[in-house]
Amino acid sequence: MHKFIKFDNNQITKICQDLDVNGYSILGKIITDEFVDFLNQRAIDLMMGKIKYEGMFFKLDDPDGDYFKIKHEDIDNELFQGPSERYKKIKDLEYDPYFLQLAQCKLLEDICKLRIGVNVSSMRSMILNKSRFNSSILPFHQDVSENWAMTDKPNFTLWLSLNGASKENGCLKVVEGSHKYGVIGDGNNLLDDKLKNKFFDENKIKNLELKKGEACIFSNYTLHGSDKNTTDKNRLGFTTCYMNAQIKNTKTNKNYPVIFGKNALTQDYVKSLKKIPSKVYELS
Ligand SMILES: O=C(O)CCC(=O)C(=O)O
Repeated sequence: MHKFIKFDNNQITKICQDLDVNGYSILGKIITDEFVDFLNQRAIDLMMGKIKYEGMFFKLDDPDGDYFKIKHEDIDNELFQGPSERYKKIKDLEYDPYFLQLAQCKLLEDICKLRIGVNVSSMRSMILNKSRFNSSILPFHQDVSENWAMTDKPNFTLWLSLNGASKENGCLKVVEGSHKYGVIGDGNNLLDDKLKNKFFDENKIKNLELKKGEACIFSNYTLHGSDKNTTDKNRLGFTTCYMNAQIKNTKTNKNYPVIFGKNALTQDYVKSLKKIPSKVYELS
């Protein structure tokens, strides 16, 4: 199967320039229709329990579609709970050989080399579903926080649409230029009115509408979020958050799954695993 679209050095340089200037960059189509359809089906099969990995992280959306009722650190309820289209997040995709192949594609390796270096890990790699059944919003936030138990901050995130992302189904929204503010408050949320008044500019919101197989990258300092899905089709995205492989979790002293460089995961290795390895934040 032909899987990846080729990018030349000029395109890669432009992508990185846009990311620096605007806090996000539109990559366009990065994988073939055949491969994206395959991955989209795989995401559905994971939600429906047709493909199973022991220990994989699953998180259901709130039954009432209320983001503020979702418990965020709820380790006991972060496993598969039976087939459902209402899973909001499925993590640990570094350990699926096909999603790993996407996270490790040449284009992302080249972007990582320019922004991070050769040794790169993933803070998280996941499917983000906006269910057609009463999905919640995702308020504007940054993907950096002074409260996270990490030795340093992640760098940027790839967001790839598996089946089309539009304003109607809750595509990713970013606040252009907001990456330049550094960590806002303690990061990772923008619920404080004073901070909102200072840093949030409604006129700078960009809806990143993407066709299936198209992707964008955004700085982890960029304010981003998404609205409810108002259509009758789930909105499925795949993301990987890239960072320097030296970064450790400070509670466990563990490193994160390596995507590029020394000790990088391989498809053969992940295929040989009997279950998802213990999480970086879990004391084993
Ligand atoms: O997919 C979404 O709705 C939001 C994405 C997001 O917050 C992320 O990728 O960090």
